[in-house]
Amino acid sequence: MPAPDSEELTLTRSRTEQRLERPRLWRVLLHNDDYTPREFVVLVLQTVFHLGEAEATRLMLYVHNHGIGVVGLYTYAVAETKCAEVAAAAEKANFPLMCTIEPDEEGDMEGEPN
Ligand code: TYC
Repeated sequence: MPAPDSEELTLTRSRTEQRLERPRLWRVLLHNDDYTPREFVVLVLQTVFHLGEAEATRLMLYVHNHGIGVVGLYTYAVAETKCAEVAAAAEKANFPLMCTIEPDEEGDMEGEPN
């Protein structure tokens, strides 16, 4: 078999690097509002994000007091799905509870293990 030329080597290396890169993570953000009952928010955090009751209550109160809070970091597809689940539960119960996602930019500093 002939030796691979330099272009082939470059392609092979960059593919390997891509394969070894960690997937970019997305933050799921929960937003406060004046109408969604606290117990409903806690229940959603427990069922959609699998938080224990104490952690779900702590996070609900954080969002209630600060306006917004990070529920967790996930790959894009998982973050999107969790937000859709929150939206579906809120819509079904007729509450304006809102959840959004944003890239976790600080989380992928070059050379930093995370
Ligand atoms: N502010 C709401 C209330 O007082 C509770 C609440 C907390 C709503 C967190 C949304 O993401 C939220 N009933």
